Amino acid sequence: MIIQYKFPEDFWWGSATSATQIEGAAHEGGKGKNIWDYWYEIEPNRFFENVGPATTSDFYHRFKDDIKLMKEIGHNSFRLSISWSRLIPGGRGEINQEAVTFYNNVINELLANDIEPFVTLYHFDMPLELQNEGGWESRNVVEAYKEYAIQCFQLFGDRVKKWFTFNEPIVPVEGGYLYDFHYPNIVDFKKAAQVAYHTILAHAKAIEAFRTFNFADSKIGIVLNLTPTYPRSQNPFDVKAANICDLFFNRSFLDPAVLGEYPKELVEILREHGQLPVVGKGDLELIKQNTVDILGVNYYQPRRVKAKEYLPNPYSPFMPDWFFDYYEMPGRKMNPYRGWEIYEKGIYDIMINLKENYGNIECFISENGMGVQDEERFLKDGRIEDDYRIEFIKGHLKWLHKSIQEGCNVKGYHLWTFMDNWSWSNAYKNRYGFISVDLKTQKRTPKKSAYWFKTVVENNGF
Ligand code: BGP
Repeated sequence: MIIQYKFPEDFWWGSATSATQIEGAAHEGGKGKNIWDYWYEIEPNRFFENVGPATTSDFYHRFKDDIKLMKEIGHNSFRLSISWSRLIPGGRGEINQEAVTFYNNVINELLANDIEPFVTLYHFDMPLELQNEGGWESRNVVEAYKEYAIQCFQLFGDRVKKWFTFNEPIVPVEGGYLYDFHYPNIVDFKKAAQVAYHTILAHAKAIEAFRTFNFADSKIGIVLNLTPTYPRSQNPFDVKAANICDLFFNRSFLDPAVLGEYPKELVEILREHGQLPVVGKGDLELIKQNTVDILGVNYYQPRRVKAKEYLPNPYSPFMPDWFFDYYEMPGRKMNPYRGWEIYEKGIYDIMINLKENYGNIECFISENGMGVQDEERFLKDGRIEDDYRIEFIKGHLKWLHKSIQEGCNVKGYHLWTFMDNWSWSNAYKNRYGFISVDLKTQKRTPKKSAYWFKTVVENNGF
């Protein structure tokens, strides 16, 4: 077989997931409640077909077999997250020993199968008690997070060598404080800015603590969804709209995490509109000193924008979209199930931007994937023939390969996700996995893409 796209030696091939989306056992093993357990209790209708996070894909009980399958389809690395409310019910204080046993077992099982665990500390799942104190609006919660991070480093740092403080920290800001798709469903930009700022502060504090451990060969970073922003045209008004959109949704986290500073233009806009967060003494220096070693990049779709058609309603809440309108480019390729555009070159544009403007920071694709509804339609002889997923991955890998050829510092590719999992408010509507999960029986069956991926890993390319 001729390998047209060969990847660098020791490339990380694998997939990613998060605790709430696969573990299940939400009310077992001494776990406390997080915002998802609670939101489902009070508003089950906000979740597709009223399916909540209680059971999800039952990884809590089936992790051994699941890791065996991971090994079978060629994984050499896998990103999971620790559930804060499982490890420290209530968010502060006593460690839940059952959780320690569970995460130890998972980590050891992965290592025994030569799969490197990459661990995220926070993937959208605030312990309920801390949310009741104000969640990321509260500085006390920042301190609680730091203590939680220290516990994780202490308990698992001897074996986990890649840590990520947060997964897509902009998403809880958007969902919980601007656009009503995460609990606590607040619409208030000033609070959103405080939440975003405290998240970066918590992140920097965790990095500072991590470095005091002096672990050999360990790295710490953050996972960001770097949705590239494209203007409708090169008209200066469109370009300006795209730049502002980029400031709000990408650079608000990317700049402080990698460069240690907020973009001045963003600070100016917030100042002008009276939306700046409260900043403590010494915070900005701490953020400056504690930038990341490594960056995880999640890429699903581009963002296309144009100059605003109409002035924003002055009697509506201040929003990022006061400065731009979304633009539906004629002829764009869509994933109709998720409603997301598929634009493979976006992955290359992100990497070139990191190379040119962010010191060519070491990075990897920490999520990329395609959620498809009613996948049973593609069942043939007991297996889902997901050729569309193979095409999707190939399309992105080609552009990723090109970026590596041009000197970008890309170390791996993780698909979202290993097996079908629970997607926040979409529950099990769209399936993303290499492995299908029958929700009634919890039976796992590799899809066609799983076997294809195995050959990609074996050949280190395709
Ligand atoms: C990312 C999240 C994941 C995952 C994925 C797919 O934003 O990090 O947790 O859910 O998107 O999106 P969705 O589940 O909304 O379809």
